[in-house]
Amino acid sequence: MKITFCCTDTKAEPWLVGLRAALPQAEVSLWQPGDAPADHAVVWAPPQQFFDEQTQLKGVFNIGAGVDALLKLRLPPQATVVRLDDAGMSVQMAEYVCHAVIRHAREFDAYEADTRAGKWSFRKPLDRTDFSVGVMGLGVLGQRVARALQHFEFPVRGWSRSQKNLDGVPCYAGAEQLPEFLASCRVLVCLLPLTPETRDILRRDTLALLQPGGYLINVARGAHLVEEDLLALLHEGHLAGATLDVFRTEPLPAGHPFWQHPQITITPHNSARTMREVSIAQIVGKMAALAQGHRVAGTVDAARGY
Ligand code: NDP
Ligand code: OXD
Repeated sequence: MKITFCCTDTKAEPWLVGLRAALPQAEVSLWQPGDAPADHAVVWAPPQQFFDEQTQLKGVFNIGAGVDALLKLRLPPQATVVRLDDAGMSVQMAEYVCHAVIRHAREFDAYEADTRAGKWSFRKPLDRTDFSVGVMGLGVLGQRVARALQHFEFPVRGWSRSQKNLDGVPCYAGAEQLPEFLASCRVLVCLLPLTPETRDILRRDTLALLQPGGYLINVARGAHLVEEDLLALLHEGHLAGATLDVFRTEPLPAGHPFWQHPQITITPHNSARTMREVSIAQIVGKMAALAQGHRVAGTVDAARGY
C-alpha cells in the first residue's frame, strides 16, 4: 500500500514517522510533483495539482474536522473523503467554549482589569438562568460542548440540520426554526461546518435576534461571520461582546479592528488543535475499515458539504 502525505502549514516529518510506525508494511512518503500514484492520501489544504496528479486515490484523509478547503478542489471521483472525527478535539473545544462563556458571564475580564488597577471590587453574582447558551451545529464537537456547558448548569439549547434529541437540551432544526432558536439564546456558539448554506450565517439579521446583551463565540470558520455586522451590533449595544478563534483572513491582518476592540477576545485558530498520535491511530483504523468495505465515521458527503 502506498500512502502520500501533502499537508500545508504542517511539519511533515513527525507525521511521516508516526504513519510509518503505525503501518510498517506501507510505503509512506511526502508528496512531490510527478510522484507515482498512491492508494491513500493524508492531506490538509493540498494544492489542486496534488489531485490532478494523484488520480487513483481510494481514500483521502483530512487531518482536521473541517473539509471546506478540501471540497473547493476537484477531487478524484472514486475517492472516499474522510475527516477527523473528534480525535482529541472535542475535549479541547469544550474547555475553550466553557472558558469563554464563564469568563464573560462571571465578568472575569472586568475583575482582571479591576485587580490590575489595584481595585478590590464586587459585582452582582451570576444568575445563570439569564445566560442561555445556544450551540449551532450539534455534531461531534457541538454535542460535546453542549454537554460540558450543562455541567455548569447553563440553560443550553441546540440547532442542527436534522432534528436531535439531547437530554435536557431543547433542540431546533432547519432554517425555519433558526429564528426561534436564536431568540431563545443570549450566548451563541458557532460549531457549524462551512458550506454554501452556512456561509455568512452570523450576520446582522440573525445576530440581532439574540437576547439583549448577546455574546458570540465563533470557533468554526471565519466566513460564517459578517465581520462588519458584528462591529455594528457591538457599537449599537445590542451585543455585549465576542470571543473569536477564526477569521475570514488568517492570520488576522495587522490593523484589523478586531485586534484592539475592547469587547472582542481573539485567539489564533487554536481552540481545538489536531492531536497527531490519536489522529494517526484513527486514520490507520479507518484505512483498514475501508479496505474491508466498511463505511467509516467521518465520511464526507461532498453534496452536503461536510
Ligand atoms: P460535524 O459534521 O460532526 O457536525 C456538524 C453539525 O453542523 C451537525 O450537527 C450538522 O447537522 C450541523 N449543520 C451542518 N449544516 C447545517 C445547516 N445548514 N443548518 C443547520 N445545521 C447544520 O462537525 P464537527 O462537530 O466535527 O466540526 C464542526 C466544525 O468545527 C468543523 O466543520 C470545523 O469547521 C470547525 N472546527 C474548528 C476548529 C478550530 O480549531 N477552530 C477545530 C475543529 C473543527 P446534522 O447533525 O443534522 O448533520
Ligand atoms: C479543523 C480545524 O477543522 O483545525 O480541524 O479548524
